[in-house]
Amino acid sequence: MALERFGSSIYDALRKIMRAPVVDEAAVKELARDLQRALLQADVNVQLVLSISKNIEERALKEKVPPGVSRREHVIKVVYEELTKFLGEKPVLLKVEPGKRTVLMLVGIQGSGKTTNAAKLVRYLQKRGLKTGLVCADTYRPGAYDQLQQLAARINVPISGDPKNKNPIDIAQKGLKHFSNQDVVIIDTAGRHKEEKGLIEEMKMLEKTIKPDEVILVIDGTIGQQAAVQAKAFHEATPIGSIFVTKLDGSGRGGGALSAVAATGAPIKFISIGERIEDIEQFVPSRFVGRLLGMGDLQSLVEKVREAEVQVPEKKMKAFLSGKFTLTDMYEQFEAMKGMGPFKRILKMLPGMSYNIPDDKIDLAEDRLEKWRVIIQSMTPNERDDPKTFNASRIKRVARGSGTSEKEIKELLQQYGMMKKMMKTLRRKRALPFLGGKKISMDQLGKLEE
Ligand SMILES: Nc1nc2c(ncn2[C@@H]2O[C@H](COP(=O)(O)OP(=O)(O)OP(=O)(O)O)[C@@H](O)[C@H]2O)c(=O)[nH]1
Ligand SMILES: [Mg+2]
Repeated sequence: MALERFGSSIYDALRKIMRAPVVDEAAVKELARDLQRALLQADVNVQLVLSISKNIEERALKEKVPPGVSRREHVIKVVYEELTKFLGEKPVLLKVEPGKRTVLMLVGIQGSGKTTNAAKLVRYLQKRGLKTGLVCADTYRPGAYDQLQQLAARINVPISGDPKNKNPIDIAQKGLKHFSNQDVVIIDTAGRHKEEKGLIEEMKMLEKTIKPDEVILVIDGTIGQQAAVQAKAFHEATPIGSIFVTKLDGSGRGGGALSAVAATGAPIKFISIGERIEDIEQFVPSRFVGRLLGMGDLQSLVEKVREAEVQVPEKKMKAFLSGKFTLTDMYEQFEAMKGMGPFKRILKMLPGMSYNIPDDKIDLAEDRLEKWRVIIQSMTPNERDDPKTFNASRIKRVARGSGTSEKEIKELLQQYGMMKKMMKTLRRKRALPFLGGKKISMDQLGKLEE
């Protein structure tokens, strides 16, 4: 299995438990086994895999489930927490201090993103008031100096280097002398594809003579298996202090980064999420795991779901149960959903959704929701209570009144028809998840969605 599929194989395991008819001991054990397999195939250290899966299994089976949370939610939360723990619970900050020069050396293979992200890092530090300088110690790539210089010029950062000098160690030493008064000096180094040995030797020498405060390994977040191999090779040459994962804006979910962490024991401190100079973020483990699992931030989902308790008065519930469900009721449901925050975020946070719904589709849903609210507000109370009274001329009037089209009114009425039908089905199944003052649990939302 390729590492880029790592995240989704964990996700598959979770989906299995989401859909399991009951979450019992057997289901939890199976989940633990699935996770073991995914982690092992991702080259995560065996000992580590065993301890992660053991913790998950034990916690999932033994911990008391807090009120208002289903066992299913709890299990998923445990998985989330244990994976987060593995990546470090809290963000690890870069240690820099004004007035005390910190030297950072970026290493990594060709194209991993050293040069562009050196500039992003400098920008990041510059914004925090630190005086920084860039050193181009890449004598391998043609035009390496120019590339760095152009990037540096855009953000007004001084650069040191010499395109004619072919000795990276000499360049780096001169750079350090040149920037003796800076708060932070970042050294960009060469990366190559072939001659891995030569590159590793060069890094070894550089590290020895320059003694940077921290060697930062730059890893392309979209690569698979090689992440662990690369990280290991560099780590043997120059002890890696931290990891910078790049290109997380693409299709990659950064599963490879997990193995790089395992191979070096170094924390991820930064991630890069695009080509612009601002596209750099401090690494936050919980966010990363959420992304890896394809389910957004789970903890905030659980919170949101609790907040979203939709209280429906007893009387109204009885009316719903007897099949009375008006446009006003639908409107209230929309309002309640709005209270949950942007529709898009809610959808994104539901497990399974971030993998399935393209962004433009979600935007559409959110836009439409807003429109429907306006339309319903343009109706007379009678029309809202009894949508059957709608005929062509009423539709025309409401369209004009709400600044929408007749087609949109018809869509809304269609949606209402569907919701009403759904109510009936739910009534028959005796499962009315968002009525009767009950909480909407994640399971129930999941079922609704299917
Ligand atoms: N989309 C995207 N592209 C990125 C990101 N980071 C870097 N890149 C691109 O990746 C390519 C390679 O980046 P470089 O910074 O030149 O890589 P390098 O490690 O310095 O490469 P060498 O100097 O050849 O070893 C460039 O086209 C960058 O714009 C990112 O986060 N997202
Ligand atoms: Mg470069």
